Amino acid sequence: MKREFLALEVTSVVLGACREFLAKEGFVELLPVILAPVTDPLRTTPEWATISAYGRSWYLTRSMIFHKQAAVRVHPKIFCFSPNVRLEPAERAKTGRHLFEFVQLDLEVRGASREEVMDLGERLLLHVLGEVRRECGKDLRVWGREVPEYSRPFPRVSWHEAREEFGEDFEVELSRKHKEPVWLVDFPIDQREFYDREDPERPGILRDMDLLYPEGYGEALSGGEREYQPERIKARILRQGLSLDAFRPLLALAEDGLHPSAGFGIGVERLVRFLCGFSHVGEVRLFPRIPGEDALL
Ligand code: ASN
Repeated sequence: MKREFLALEVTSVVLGACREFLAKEGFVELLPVILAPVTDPLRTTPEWATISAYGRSWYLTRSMIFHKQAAVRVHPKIFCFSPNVRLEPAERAKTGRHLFEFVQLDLEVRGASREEVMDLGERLLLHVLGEVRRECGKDLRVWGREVPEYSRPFPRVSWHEAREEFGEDFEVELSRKHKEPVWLVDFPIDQREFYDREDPERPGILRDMDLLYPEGYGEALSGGEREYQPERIKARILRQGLSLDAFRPLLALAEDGLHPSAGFGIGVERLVRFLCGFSHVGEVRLFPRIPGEDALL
């Protein structure tokens, strides 16, 4: 079996396993939004992709974070396989983890706490691993990859502890050192976006998390609880040095009433890369969009 064929098989099993798991948990699937008047500010991705149509400019969605917050007003548990365009700097082509067009499984739960969505994330990941092992285990073995087995709960490390132990490169080190997925929790407020909720009991610390794959594969999942009160959102936008005007649609929604919620996103190509043991996410896609590189089709 060719590598490209295997990647398609594994991707297909992953998508099916996520859908099956989430349907049993009471989730509904949203159709993706690709063009939007407002999108994720993402401090680490300075370039914005836009198109103009009908006399205005539209962003290509960097994540559906605000759509998720709006959608849980209608249904308490939503998910979407969301195509995102992020114009990453060309140097990121070498990380093995970046595409400038990718798909994330993005989900959100009304009224949930961070701990509840972490529990969901662990169960979802173990379900997907089990399905891939069952459906593709033999073929992966031919390529030298054994689908790993883990037990939960996965260990948790706070951002501060990780930073203290491993220094600047803590994310890479943590992912390399661990034999099982590991949670990174409690990011400092200025490390993340304004929509991640500040812990009311620990000012300056967020109610958020990342999950890292072991074996050096890096980030698996990212999310947290959300800011939902208009005054809090405004204060966080301003703290970040962003303009309130740029986020007017979100603020209008918040004035109208947003629910407390929590959720996360899992990069699909990164998950398949991990399962297949590939060195670059581009190997997962038939038509990869690698930062700075041209494409045939
Ligand atoms: N999906 C992420 C979340 O739910 C947001 C992102 O992709 N930047 O927090």
